[in-house]
Amino acid sequence: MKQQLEATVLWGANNIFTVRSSDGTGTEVHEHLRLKGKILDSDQYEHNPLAPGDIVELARSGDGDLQIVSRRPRKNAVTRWNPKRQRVQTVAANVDRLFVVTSTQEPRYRSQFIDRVLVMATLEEITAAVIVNKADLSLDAPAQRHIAVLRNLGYEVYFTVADVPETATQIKTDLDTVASLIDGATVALFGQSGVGKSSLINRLIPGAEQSVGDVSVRYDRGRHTTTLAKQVIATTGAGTVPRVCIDTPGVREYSLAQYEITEVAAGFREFRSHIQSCRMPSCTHLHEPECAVLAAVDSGDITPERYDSYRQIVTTGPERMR
Ligand SMILES: Nc1nc2c(ncn2[C@@H]2O[C@H](COP(=O)(O)OP(=O)(O)OP(=O)(O)O)[C@@H](O)[C@H]2O)c(=O)[nH]1
Ligand SMILES: [Mg+2]
Repeated sequence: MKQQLEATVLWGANNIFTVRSSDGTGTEVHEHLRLKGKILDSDQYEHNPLAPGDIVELARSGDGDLQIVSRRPRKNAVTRWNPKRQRVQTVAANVDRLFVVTSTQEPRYRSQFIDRVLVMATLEEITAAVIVNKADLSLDAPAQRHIAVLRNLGYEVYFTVADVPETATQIKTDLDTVASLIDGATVALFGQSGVGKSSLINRLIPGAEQSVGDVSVRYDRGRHTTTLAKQVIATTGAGTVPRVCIDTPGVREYSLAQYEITEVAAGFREFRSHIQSCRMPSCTHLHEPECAVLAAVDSGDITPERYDSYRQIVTTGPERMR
């Protein structure tokens, strides 16, 4: 009988994957693994069949090579709509928490981008929090208002400084809190290019050595430093619990094209209690009579900014990052 081995996907490109298995006595990394038969059942729906964090089964092929033969059902999936392929793409799987990473400046804070990722997290049933990196730089008033709204809705928002020149002043940040949330957990960092995701991982996981890019030449020209979603694991020293971070490539645009309008509305936390009260059962909350969501905007229960964020998603599609 063939022996099967379970492993976690660390990263992959062009359908060749690196995975990590553990057997109770230790862990082993296997490189250059291919998929048996080149595809998995999920291929017809998704751009990539496997993402970091996926649990797969390995088996030896006829000529003795280890192959990936199947993927275990996912607990959850951090997804994005791939506009080029017109398909959903999973960037990380089986995470305990998703950090939506943004920055105060360079690139500027994008409230609508954050709203979109939080909607995805809600719909995919992923616990999400926001990290505002580059706290050494100032945050403008609209961004501060947006953060206040998010906190009011129950979202955690953390400020960090991942990487600053030696001259930077001492700033009190939430980096220790973020680190404690990663202890013993698998998290993914997701956000636009240049906000400092890889820099943060280098801070949180000593020795991670994720490449960090030069922001001044990058987001203007659309260059991305991290090109591959990759799981980075803390070495487990004595007395420490493992930290698993999935670094992801920066996204330039983020649409929610894979969801129905009614799903998008349900992904906005503050809409939920109103949606039931709309007169039309299939209300899009854009123009219908006796729409409870529009009434809540008028009464101030829903902020104009969050409603505008919703309207932009369902009427105009992707938010471009330039
Ligand atoms: N001022 C300041 N700069 C930072 C901070 N964190 C990171 N940077 C800088 O921001 C730039 C981009 O950092 P990266 O970590 O490569 O950003 P990324 O989000 O991984 O970008 P992609 O891989 O392209 O998605 C680098 O020049 C970092 O030195 C911070 O807290 N403050
Ligand atoms: Mg990066």
